[in-house]
Amino acid sequence: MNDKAIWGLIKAEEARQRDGLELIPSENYVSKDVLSAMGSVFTNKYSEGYPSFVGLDADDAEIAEKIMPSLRYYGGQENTNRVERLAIGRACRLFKADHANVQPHSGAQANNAVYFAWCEVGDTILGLDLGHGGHLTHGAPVTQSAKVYNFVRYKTTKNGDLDYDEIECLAKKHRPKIILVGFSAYPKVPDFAKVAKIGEKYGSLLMADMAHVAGLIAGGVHPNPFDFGFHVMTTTTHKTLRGPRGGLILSRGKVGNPLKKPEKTLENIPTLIDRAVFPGTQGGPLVHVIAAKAVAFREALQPEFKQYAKQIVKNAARLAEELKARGFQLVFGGTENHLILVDMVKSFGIDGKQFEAALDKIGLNLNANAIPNDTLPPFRPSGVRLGTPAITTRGLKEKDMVEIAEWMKLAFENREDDEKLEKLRLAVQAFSRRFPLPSDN
Ligand code: DSN
Repeated sequence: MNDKAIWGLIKAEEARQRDGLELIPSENYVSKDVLSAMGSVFTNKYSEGYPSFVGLDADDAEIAEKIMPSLRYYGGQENTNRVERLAIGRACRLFKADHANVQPHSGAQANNAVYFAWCEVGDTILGLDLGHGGHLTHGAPVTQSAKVYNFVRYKTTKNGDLDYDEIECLAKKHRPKIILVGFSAYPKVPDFAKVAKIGEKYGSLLMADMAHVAGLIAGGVHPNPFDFGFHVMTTTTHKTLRGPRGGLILSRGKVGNPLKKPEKTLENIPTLIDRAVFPGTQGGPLVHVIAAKAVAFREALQPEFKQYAKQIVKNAARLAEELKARGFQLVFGGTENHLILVDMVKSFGIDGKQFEAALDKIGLNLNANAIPNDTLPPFRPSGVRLGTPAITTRGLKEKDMVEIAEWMKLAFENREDDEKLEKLRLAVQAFSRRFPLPSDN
């Protein structure tokens, strides 16, 4: 690369990733193949529109070509069409969906497109409160969508369940167009059947934002909302799913021609979503990223991915136990998925940001995070959030969680002693180098 400044930073980031352990539960390390697809010449191509609207499983590109008309606005699409069809077919197989829109540039774009597909301005959407583990795009007042739609928020109970009674009460009162189950900091498994029953009773679209656990669903260690009657599932592709940075919308229903405006019915959800993504909320798709998504979906369809997903959950459970044994107080007492929330104020009397900074110094990365009913502000919250998807990709197993928990405790105890922290950093570095990045192979 001629740009020495940027090349130097790429190399420095590679070293940072290799020499430390990524505990941020929304991050992961992609394969060399995913990286290659992302860095390919597909980035040169515009391809507004869709490859087709009939048939989904298009692994046989030649047959697909004959039966599926291309609906692009630009020429030269023979390869982009095949790439996008492969991505769609693989995503549908992976998640038992009737349709996949693989074009959203991010999870936020995916969520916005679903709201736009189903709601009018001012319609009500019921979602989990950000402070209780929900996500910014589920109606946090600072977001654009909160200005367009009327978001009503439910919370979690003391024992960590979603407050299903509150969901029922709010659904009865507001008759929401959408009931949304999804989270970015929730360590338990929601009861999708309970929510589906409420949604059916009040005529709401059932939407699941599974960005955090998509890889666990694909790997068969987390329930799939579609098995409980959910209509739409959104996700990012770069967290537990271990693909490129991007979004994905999966749906159940009939796939129709996105050039024709369909009636607003649950059956037409796939077409409504296609129209809401393009031209509704996005322009040209990122074909190089769609190619990388297709590669990641193929990887997730392999038997080894099931082992990976299982190991993520085993590692998280063990890490939770080891942390508890060292005095860390976990929100809701533990974890059922890949993610752990720690109340640092209750554990050791420091806030999450202070602990995040101490761990940064030794090469363990996690993030400060609000806990339910947090009394501290969002930028300096009481908790930290960590998880095991990335370290499991590196090859760490349950026994390695002992070491991580111990380093975390030592980092807290020595947080004001830079010399001791430096010794810990070297220990973390030596340990991490034993586990190459997937892109090293
Ligand atoms: N930023 C993501 C996360 O860390 O969970 C959610 O968008």
